[in-house]
Amino acid sequence: MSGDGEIMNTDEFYNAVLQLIKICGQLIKERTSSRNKKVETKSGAIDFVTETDQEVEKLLIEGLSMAFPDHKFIGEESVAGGLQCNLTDAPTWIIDPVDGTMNFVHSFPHSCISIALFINKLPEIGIVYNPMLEQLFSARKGKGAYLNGKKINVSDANTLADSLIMMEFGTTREEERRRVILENQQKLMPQVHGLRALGSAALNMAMVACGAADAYFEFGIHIWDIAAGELLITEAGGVVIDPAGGDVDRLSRRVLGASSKKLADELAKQLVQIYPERD
Ligand code: LIP
Repeated sequence: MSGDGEIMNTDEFYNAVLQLIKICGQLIKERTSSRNKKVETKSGAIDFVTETDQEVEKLLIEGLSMAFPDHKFIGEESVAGGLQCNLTDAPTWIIDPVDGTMNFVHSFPHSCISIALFINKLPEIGIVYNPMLEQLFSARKGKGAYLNGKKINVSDANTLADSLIMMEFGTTREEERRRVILENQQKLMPQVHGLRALGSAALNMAMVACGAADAYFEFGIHIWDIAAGELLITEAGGVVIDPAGGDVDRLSRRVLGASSKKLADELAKQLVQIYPERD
């Protein structure tokens, strides 16, 4: 429903973005093995952006704004270029053009396009596409979550002791951030089946949505990293909360997704928290 109460048919939005994602995915796939990618740094020495990140975001924004002129955009590279990260009730596409840029730079095949459509500040469409592995994760509000057209569900893991947990080391060398990450890793290791990091928040969340992992948490991500993954998890039967418990705050740069509320709450109780500056 739009801000003025009009019921919006999101079918055309979904079909349009799927076409664009396939074109952009092909471009990423063709370039992933290149050894001469143009790489620049953003917030620090290991926070990379490539010309492919910038080109894919431009293609998505141009294509969607041509089709839907009143739609708004929050893109990782547009914000890095100085635009405001401003989420309103208007239909807003939230885009990470290459999530897992470090992986893309190293030709490590775990990068994806992550794009979500929010209306009235709530997710309507979420798509995470890894073109290297031809994995298209998609979800629409109230219609379930899918991997390559096959319905997916979260696992039935309910306790840390039975769980595989996704966590990240991030793209920062800040001493305090790394200390807390290692402290959480040390605390969790003896209690869980295992810890994993794909290097992409969106793909980590997709793993929880399809039941390949049981929970994921991270401090320091941005709304574009998690906007699509949140809908994948909730439409697959899972939960997405703040890592200290309570409702997720999409601009807080903190997230915890899990197969069940019980597991999410047990994990949240264990975590040493980090409170990054908000987006
Ligand atoms: C990445 C996130 C990942 C995080 C990295 C980086 P990017 O996004 O998906 O979870 O650990 O630091 O922020 O920068 O590849 O789009």
